Amino acid sequence: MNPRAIIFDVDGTLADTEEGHRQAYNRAFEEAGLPWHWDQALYARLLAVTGGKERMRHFVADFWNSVAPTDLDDLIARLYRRKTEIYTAMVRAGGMPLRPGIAELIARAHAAGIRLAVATTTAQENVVALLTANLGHNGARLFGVLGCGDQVPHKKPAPDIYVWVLRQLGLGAAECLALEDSELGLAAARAAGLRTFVTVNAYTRGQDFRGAEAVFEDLSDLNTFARAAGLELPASA
Ligand code: XBP
Ligand code: MG
Repeated sequence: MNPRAIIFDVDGTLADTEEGHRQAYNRAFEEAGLPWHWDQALYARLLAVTGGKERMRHFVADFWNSVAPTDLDDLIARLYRRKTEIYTAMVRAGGMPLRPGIAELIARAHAAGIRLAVATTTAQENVVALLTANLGHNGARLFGVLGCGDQVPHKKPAPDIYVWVLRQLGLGAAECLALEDSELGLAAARAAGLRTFVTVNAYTRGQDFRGAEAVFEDLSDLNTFARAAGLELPASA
């Protein structure tokens, strides 16, 4: 029997977005005249903290060997707003395609009557931009529930965003499945009681995915994933 809903993580799962986020942060830092720069190796370490505002705070506390700006809360809020503008412009310009198999899974699951939802630590604007750029102007509406960023007090690996999404769906965890790309995302979904499948990417390959139902490189072989997840999907949408 099909799950009642599939709950998708966004960054790294729907699309390989982390490079875009990283570049957008660096542009926001530059524009603000800050000497901060996040290279790929540093960014991989900073991903230990989910959520951009929390990540900037973590960077200043643990990686910045100079005096922290006095108006840090205000600075982080401003940087985050500007970074979101830069990032959404990159997405709208077509820079963040969906990962292999994702558009097909969305279309076929929707056609099968499976509800779709999102559980992410990023901002809703980013998610709507990503879905609209890749699936057309009704793309975001295919998803009945968008659980994003600051809608809950504690970001992943806390289960809060998944618990919030399940409540909005009016479904129990046993009726749904989750799709994640990272150890912290998997921990959040599992803590909410969800069966969770993982697709890895360059930033998450090699992480600890114990507790996942299965780990895939990507969903290019959608029928194999569907079989593993017990999904009965129409041959095409
Ligand atoms: C992953 C994250 C996010 C992104 C950047 O989110 O931790 O913080 O790295 O997004 P997901 P923001 O739960 O979708 O994997 O800069 O907008 O926070
Ligand atoms: Mg992710």
